[in-house]
Amino acid sequence: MGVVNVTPDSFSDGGTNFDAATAIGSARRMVADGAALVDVGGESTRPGSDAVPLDEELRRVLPVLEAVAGELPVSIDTAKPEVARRALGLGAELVNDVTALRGDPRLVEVVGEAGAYLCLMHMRGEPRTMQVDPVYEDVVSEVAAFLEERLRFAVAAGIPEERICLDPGIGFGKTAQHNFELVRRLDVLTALGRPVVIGFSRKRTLGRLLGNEGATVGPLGASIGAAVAAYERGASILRVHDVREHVEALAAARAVADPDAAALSPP
Ligand code: HH2
Repeated sequence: MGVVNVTPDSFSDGGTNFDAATAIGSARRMVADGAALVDVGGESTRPGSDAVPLDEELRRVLPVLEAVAGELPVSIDTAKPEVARRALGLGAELVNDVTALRGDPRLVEVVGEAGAYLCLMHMRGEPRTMQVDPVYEDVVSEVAAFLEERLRFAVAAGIPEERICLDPGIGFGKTAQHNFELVRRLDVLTALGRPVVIGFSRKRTLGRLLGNEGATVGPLGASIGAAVAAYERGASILRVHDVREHVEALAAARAVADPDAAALSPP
């Protein structure tokens, strides 16, 4: 899953894809580079960020969706029902909701009516405050219990289970230790029976791991390392900014894991 943030302030690619024409070009390049899906978002959820009003979010994402949602496999990163409705109407296939249906109650209806796919993500608190001293007794079992409850809620509201994927929300109300433990013990999350999404790409935890105390982004090499580790532990979807490099790394990791994948390459 390639990330296209049509925002001026995303922590990872702030401003790069704020211009619609650039965002459209990025989306097309990501798919050409091997992304199976492009995640378009118009609101940053970086730690400390404020919410974006509906009309501004629509103004950001609609020109991009109008150009690519009918042409490429697209997901919409939003918690707003109206943004999701417009995106799905233009051909988006998945709603990536970082609130896991705890925001506007109409979102679940929009997803259900469109027969769309849905990603439910764990977040402790809200972006403005979530990194203020997050404490868990056992982060993995608490995140798993949350995702299981949200999955049941979505299914009870009419979303078919086979349309739902789950995400522990790397960096959303978690310390570095929490983030790495969630990947280390990913089997607890895959045991929930749904595809698991991991978004470690460029997250500040990776910069801090490498000794940069004040890092707000993580470097590419560390992002790839985390993605490969997540893949080896059963993650199905990797949300990344640098698609080509991740596709190359994952092709090698897959050839190790799967002899059939290795057999595809000439000697
Ligand atoms: N991370 C971000 C945003 N949306 N969605 C899912 N499912 N999983 C994630 O880990 C995730 C997400 C934050 O990253 P990014 O989009 O690069 O930055 P920002 O929120 O500042 O736009």
